[in-house]
Amino acid sequence: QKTANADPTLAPDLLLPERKMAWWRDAKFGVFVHWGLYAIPGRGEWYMFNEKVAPEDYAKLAQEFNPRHYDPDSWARLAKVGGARYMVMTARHHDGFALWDSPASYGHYDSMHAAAHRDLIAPYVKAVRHQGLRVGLYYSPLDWRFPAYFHPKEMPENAALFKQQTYAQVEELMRNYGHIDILWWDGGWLAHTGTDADAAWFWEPDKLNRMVRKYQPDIVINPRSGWQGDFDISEGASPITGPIRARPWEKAFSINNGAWGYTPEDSVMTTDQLVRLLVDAIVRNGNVIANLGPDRDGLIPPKQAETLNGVGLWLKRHGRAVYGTRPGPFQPVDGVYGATMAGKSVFVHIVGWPQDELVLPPLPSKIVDVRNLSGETLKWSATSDGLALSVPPASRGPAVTVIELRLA
Ligand code: FUL
Repeated sequence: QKTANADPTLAPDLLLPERKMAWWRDAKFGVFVHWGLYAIPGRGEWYMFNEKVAPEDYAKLAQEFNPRHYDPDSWARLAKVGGARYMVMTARHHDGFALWDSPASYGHYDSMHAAAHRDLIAPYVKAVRHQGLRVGLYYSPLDWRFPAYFHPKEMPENAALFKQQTYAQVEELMRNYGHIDILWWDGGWLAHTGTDADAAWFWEPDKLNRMVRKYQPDIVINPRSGWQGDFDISEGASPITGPIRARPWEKAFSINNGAWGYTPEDSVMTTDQLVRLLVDAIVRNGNVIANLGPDRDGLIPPKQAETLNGVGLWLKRHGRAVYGTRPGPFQPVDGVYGATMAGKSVFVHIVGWPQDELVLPPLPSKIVDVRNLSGETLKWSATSDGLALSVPPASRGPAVTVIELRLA
């Protein structure tokens, strides 16, 4: 059902200036949370759509949705220990169920009118802030209860209602929860009907994002409303290749290989796999957002937590080569290495060893010192091609080996 994205609208005046994007580019790593009614059946967040569950049947899940162990403080602590600098939580996914007190919700379809009887977004925002992390909200204007999403022109009344709900709900989220750092739209790729007459996505992304900026002038916005957004997204855990990308971008994937929403896990990404994606992203000007899918009670499956904890341990030792860096000074070589820089240091992230000796391109200034991040000095020599480096196997890391080159 997912069709290709139509060209997003461009509205350069909506873009955040570079200095306001700096924190996001420095942060590198975020944790996503997909959580909602779909955690109850545990067959992923597309359950309603994929299994053709009628809206009125799906809605019955709300009366079962009473997450006894919902503790966003523990989620935020886990994200912090895992080395994340921001968190994004699904305030409302494509099923249309709102996890906050949303008077604008069509049919009182929110957590206040579910067995939970409370607003679940307010304590999340507070908890994430309390850990010193940046706060993000995910909102999908797609609502499977509204058939007009697929055929807006044929169902103008339904489309109007649906659009009105989008504006009013986004306004609630942007107005009532204090400062929000990231707005992660979704669902924009399905809304375009493809004809000239519908050139604007039917919730008018520019106008919608202008309203967002009115309440949250500094919020970092992703591209999935149909407006190009402040950064690009690349979805899924496939390998990252190619040169440094010009625009900031984010690799978004789930630690649970099966879905974004909860499933009883059988296959979870390992720490090494996640670290590898993180490194391959940052050397190409990207961030990573890795997703957790808590269960119906609000508990994060232990294997997902374990993977994230491992990333945190890795970042404790390698954070200097990650946070606050920028990609370069040379282009990555797929499957071999890439680099980041900060101050007088260049960090070479080596992901593969085609030969025992690695030859790196020439650097902009003289090298004074070469060592790995545990402080061990390494042998190197300047050749006519650049810098030749040999790292004995015992000094290599399991997923990635990071070498620091100190420049004069
Ligand atoms: C996708 C959605 O359809 C998935 O359910 C998930 O939310 C992911 C982040 O974006 O396109």
